[in-house]
Amino acid sequence: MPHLDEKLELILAEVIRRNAGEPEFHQAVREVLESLGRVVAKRPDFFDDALIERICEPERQIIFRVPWIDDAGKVQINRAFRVQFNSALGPYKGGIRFHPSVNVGIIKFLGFEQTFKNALTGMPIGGGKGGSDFDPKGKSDREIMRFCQSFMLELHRHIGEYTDVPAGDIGVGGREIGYMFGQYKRLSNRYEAGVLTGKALFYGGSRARTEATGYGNTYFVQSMLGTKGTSFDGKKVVVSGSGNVAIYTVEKVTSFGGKVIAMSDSSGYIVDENGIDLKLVKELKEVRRARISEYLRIKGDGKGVYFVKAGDGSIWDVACDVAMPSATQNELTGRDAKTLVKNGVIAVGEGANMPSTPDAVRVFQEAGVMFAPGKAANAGGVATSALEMQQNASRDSWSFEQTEGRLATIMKNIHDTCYATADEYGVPGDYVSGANIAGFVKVAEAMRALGVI
Ligand code: NDP
Ligand code: 2IT
Repeated sequence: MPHLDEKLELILAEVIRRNAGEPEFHQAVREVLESLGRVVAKRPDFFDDALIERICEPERQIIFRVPWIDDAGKVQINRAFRVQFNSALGPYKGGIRFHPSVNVGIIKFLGFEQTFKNALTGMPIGGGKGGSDFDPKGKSDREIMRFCQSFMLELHRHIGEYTDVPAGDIGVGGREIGYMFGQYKRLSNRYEAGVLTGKALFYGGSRARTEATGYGNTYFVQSMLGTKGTSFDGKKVVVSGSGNVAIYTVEKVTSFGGKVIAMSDSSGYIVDENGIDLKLVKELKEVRRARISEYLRIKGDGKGVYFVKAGDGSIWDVACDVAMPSATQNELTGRDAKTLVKNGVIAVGEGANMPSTPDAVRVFQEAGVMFAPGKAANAGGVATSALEMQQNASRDSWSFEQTEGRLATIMKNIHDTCYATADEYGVPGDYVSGANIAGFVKVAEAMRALGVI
């Protein structure tokens, strides 16, 4: 069990007191502080000037009302957030999430994680996150558009290519980014392409951004497997979720010779022993916006295909060599981790942000399972967003091969940094500590150089 030294324990207690009722934020801070014991033992100066306390406090938090009119002419209201966490390394950068579970604590945990993740990419980007408790499920295109426009009517005063650059996350993809960009352009009277990333190609998007998070996680896990002389080739893989991150994880894993046998959404999971038919999943999810159970209806019962309803079982009951949780936070519990270990899992790569509970992480690490934490493994998305910003700034557009090549190099560097940092601090193979320490040191050094900010 990782230990918190006395000073860090006091800092955590204060974070919990000042941010009451925000368990996900407490969880994210605790995990980073647990890794920092070894840093402050070597570098006690990091305790000076309340540096750690300042890193745990967002620079700015914006909470606003979003009124909009549904197709029936009824007025609806939602609450929205933008947490501008840290700008020591560059403009705030991070996604926007539309999901009914969104609250300020969730956006704060995501903004906190984003700060260290962005530092690990080596790109000049600070950390932020936003979102709303708006539920896009079952809404018409016009309702989504009206919501996005109203959301941007407030958000536009707080963002800009040198200030804060949002992108997608759960419930926000190319369609929503388009509506938000269109509204920002009207309000600002500027074609400021670099204000949002995840744009479509024909108005300033980057090739490989759609694929980047899933591809990036796969590259990271491939490097991790490589440290033990193995690879994806011939491995059975389970990928939770069936959204942007999950779909492109399946695509890359398959191209590396792995066989993905299960995927999920919030209604349950499907298993296809023959290997997931990704073309069908893309049609269901990217075009028809359907439920994953449709997969079974189309493929037919038997023949190694089945569906398990949410609540009747966990996708982590499906035996696999590599698990890649790519849906949402705390989706993989201690119990799930024990099942995976019992079934012989050798590696876990987090595509989602904080999908494994602290208990689950402990189970994996104690069992010697290679474990890639989200803030390192899923950094390919935001890294490619930074590449999109580069292309926008130079009014250029790169080829898929060039962009994916940059992504692959960035992921290898992140992997190697986490690995080497874990070694340097006496915890070889502990990618959680490696990622937290390397990310923290980078942000902390920048903050010190900038004075008391
Ligand atoms: P999408 O909205 O495209 O897909 C989300 C998927 O996860 C859907 O299958 C969804 O099912 C499922 N899901 C979401 N919330 C829940 C829940 N509470 N319970 C069960 N299933 C759920 O989002 P992304 O693929 O973009 O994001 C997935 C994860 O990856 C998130 O943690 C996000 O923060 C993280 N991430 C995303 C990046 C990106 O570039 N998009 C970059 C780095 C991390 P359903 O449709 O039924 O809700
Ligand atoms: O969690 C994440 O890193 C994202 N949702 C992507 C953020 C971005 O700015 O591309």
